[in-house]
Amino acid sequence: MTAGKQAADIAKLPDAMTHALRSLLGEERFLTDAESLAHYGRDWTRFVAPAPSGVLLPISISEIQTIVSLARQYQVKLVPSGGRTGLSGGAMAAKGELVLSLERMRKILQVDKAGRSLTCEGGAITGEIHRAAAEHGLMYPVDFASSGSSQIGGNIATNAGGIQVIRYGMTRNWVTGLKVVTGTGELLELNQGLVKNNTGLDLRHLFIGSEGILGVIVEATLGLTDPPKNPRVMVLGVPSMASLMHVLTGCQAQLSLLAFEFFSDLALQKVTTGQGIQPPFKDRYPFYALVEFESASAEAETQAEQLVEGCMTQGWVRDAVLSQSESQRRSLWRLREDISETIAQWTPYKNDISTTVQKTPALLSEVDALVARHYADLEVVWYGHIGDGNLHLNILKPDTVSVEEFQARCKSVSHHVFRVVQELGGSISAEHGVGLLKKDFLHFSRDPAEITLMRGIKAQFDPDGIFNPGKVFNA
Ligand code: S2G
Ligand code: ZN
Repeated sequence: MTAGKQAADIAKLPDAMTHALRSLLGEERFLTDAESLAHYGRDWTRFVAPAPSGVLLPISISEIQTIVSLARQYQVKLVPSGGRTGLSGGAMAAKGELVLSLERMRKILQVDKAGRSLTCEGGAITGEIHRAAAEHGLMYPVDFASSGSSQIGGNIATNAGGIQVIRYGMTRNWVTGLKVVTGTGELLELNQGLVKNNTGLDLRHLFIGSEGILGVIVEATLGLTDPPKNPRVMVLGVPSMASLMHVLTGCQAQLSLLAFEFFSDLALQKVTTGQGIQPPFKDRYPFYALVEFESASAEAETQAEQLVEGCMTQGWVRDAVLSQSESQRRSLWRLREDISETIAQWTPYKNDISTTVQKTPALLSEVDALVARHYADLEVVWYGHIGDGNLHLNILKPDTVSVEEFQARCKSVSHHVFRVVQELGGSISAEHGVGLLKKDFLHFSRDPAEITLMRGIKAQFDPDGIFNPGKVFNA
């Protein structure tokens, strides 16, 4: 559908609500033009058409509370919206909802060097947070390819992971305080940045990963840490998935690991061709590991070199390159970090699955066998955070196949993939959230009793069901 048609088809807001929003936000912060509806009404998902009824750009918590009370009064649905870099449709407004964008609430409010914490508004850009921490010699350690445009509120609402989880954990590990506006319009201050606070249920952790179904995150207090000493990157050419796991075990035992990522040869080909980057080796290998470790001393570098030599002797590694400078470290990271953006042109159907690290070899081999059976005629790109047991399996859409037909075919294969995940006690969505795209498969990872409890918690925080209806589970 074209944006123009969407605007005409969208359920019209009650006149009284439109009037109230205009007087609250003015013309420039209550958008209804087709271009804005299309732009703010979607995330990076390409399988759903955006169709919001309007876009709201509040600049204060009290404006957000007024918007929530209007939404309750007129029974209009709200989709909280950050950087819209999500991949499961969690920020899609596809049914006439109002987009509640935090774009105008992006201030860094305080950096407490002694307390090693940073407080910011919910719309603060993740990359800005990284820079603010670095200015004080500290680091906010959750990082990923989209951090240049993602917002902290969205990162928290999806419990974003990224490339350093093996060392620093997920976003959840770094949120020490949240201010949220719930579906009743109440402002809750959760945990107030305290390191220690054992006074009943920690409601902060309900909002982390809630994907906007409980309310909207308007402010966050984050923990900061010391940056790693002299991080170095190795890229290793690896002959098989089984070898990858042997290399991981060796790296975990002998290096101060910061990241352990992998990607397939097709991923490498797409990135080197698409981005005009030099391949790391003259030969090609089925898989590559990207290993980042702290090299705080000469011994650490020697240990890494000896580890690689040992892996080569075992046949687990066929070739290796070790970064000799900061610029080379960054360019080696591009081989991994540019994958997502590069393959986006093929409208990839994404599986973001995980299991325990111990069961990862079984997940890899069983899903790879499924892929060979069901996708023999398609391009399949493997990559991900194998050190966390998290694999990204992207099926690339051929130009000759429509999006709808492609999605239907991949969805049918997903049932087989998710059954393997379920048998291995894994997750059907390791880091990208459930949103719209994964909710039909939620039962593979969560049992009915849990889903019933989740619905009950949602009803407590959002009794009128105005926040993000139809996401995570069917409304
Ligand atoms: C990654 C980013 C999004 C994608 O690269 O680790 O989580 O394309 C992904 O899967
Ligand atoms: Zn990832």
